[in-house]
Amino acid sequence: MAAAVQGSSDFIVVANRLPVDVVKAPDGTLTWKESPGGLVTALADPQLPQRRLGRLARRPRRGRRADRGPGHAPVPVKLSAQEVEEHYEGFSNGSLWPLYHDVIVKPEYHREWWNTYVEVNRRFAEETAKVAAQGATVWVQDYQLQLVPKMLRMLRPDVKIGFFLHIPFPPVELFMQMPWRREIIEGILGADLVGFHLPGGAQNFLYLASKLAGYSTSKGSIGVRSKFGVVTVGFRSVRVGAFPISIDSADLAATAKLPETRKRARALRKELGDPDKIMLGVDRLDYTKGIDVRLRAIGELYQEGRLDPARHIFVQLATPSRERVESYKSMRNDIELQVGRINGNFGQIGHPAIHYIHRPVPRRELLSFFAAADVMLVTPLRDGMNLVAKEYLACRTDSSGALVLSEFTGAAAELRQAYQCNPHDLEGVKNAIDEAVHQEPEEGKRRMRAMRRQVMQYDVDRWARSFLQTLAGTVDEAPA
Ligand code: GDG
Repeated sequence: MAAAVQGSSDFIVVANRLPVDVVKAPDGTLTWKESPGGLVTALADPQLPQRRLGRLARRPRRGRRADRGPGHAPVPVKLSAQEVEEHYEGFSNGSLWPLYHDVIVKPEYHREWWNTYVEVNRRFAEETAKVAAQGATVWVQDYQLQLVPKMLRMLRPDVKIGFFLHIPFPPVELFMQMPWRREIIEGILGADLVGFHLPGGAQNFLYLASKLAGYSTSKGSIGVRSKFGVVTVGFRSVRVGAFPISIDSADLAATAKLPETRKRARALRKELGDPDKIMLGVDRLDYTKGIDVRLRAIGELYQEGRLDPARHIFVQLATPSRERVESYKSMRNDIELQVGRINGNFGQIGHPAIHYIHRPVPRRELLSFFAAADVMLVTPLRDGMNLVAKEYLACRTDSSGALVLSEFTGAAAELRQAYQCNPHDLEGVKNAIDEAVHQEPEEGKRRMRAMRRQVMQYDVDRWARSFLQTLAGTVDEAPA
């Protein structure tokens, strides 16, 4: 039954994690601080007048409110420690994340995790139903909240619901492993518009909506210029399409150009011993990102003398992530062992070949690293999009540099001029790194110019607008 309309928000973004943490000043006042991550970066667009709903990293004390301007204050959804453990660490990151990323790690399926996933999704749907105004637009984000669209529709049939998946949507052969597969497809189909990064994900979803859930779907492929797929659910039409996400390219480029950023980039190069080439990796420490792949490739290139550990150094910034999940703990050990081994074999006292940082780096510092890096290494085994690749390009305002990019990222579909490689083919990865390090400057510029054009033109604003305009029904075609 529909709940009474109580809320006043016309546009609500619902995400598992609020894009902010609450920070308490010494005088007791509370303020919001942005917390890092791909989704946070993508939705930080100040042009979007929105109300956000999600879980907080830390909760404000009862009775105190942190102010963020009228109508924009985030709405926290309160979860117990056990709910976070079973919904977030358990079902989201122990079942869904590995299943949707090609089962790189074996997914675990536990009924308790699933029950809590359902419960937490219900809580999000209920909280959203409370704050939404009559006829509001609600944009639900990502794999942690796939049941929210259907639950919310049951509570509030008057609202328009969009759902966007930030990670890959797997092929049917893999998805069929999921014990609660039908519930998930039905959950997502509560939306009016379902978006994926790539046409392939949309195709996979359409196929399952038809074969698994038995709905009729429109034929035809979803391509850059073709129409959406449509699933008919009772009297409703659910549109399904591809909306490749992007970044705030102009803002990044402007910050990268600032004298302070450039100065810091020069200082970084100096601190690193003025090497001929700096290679850089920037990732959450996650087994999908292929950090081990690039380390293995670099180790062998040093061994074979194709790279010189004194002149070609590698910096890996690895942001701590999901540290309570078992598979992440063992992966961290493996990577740190690899770093130690390569430095043991090839480093000099005071001059390691590999610099490894396992701490979040401030945004401005990160941009200085991008500005300093001659070769960016992005080698995931599977990645929905990968914003880091796009951020690097935006920061290379003079079109110098090189991008080594895994074919298994969403970004590879747009960034054709990168040194693309198959992360499962170690020789191929080594060759791509070797070519990128030793490219002719003119060849590099040609590639970088083409990729920068793409990234500067298709920015996050365009992504958000094309999704929301499609949801509002003002455009018919998938974005070009
Ligand atoms: C998911 C999907 C999809 C990283 N380290 C630091 C830091 N970052 C920022 C990066 C970038 C973001 O975090 C990471 O975004 P990615 O897209 O690379 O990866 P995921 O976190 O896995 O994001 C992904 C994305 O959602 C959006 O849809 O592209 O495929 O997996 O913005 O710069 N930022 C700061 N310090 C760090 O140390 N400040």
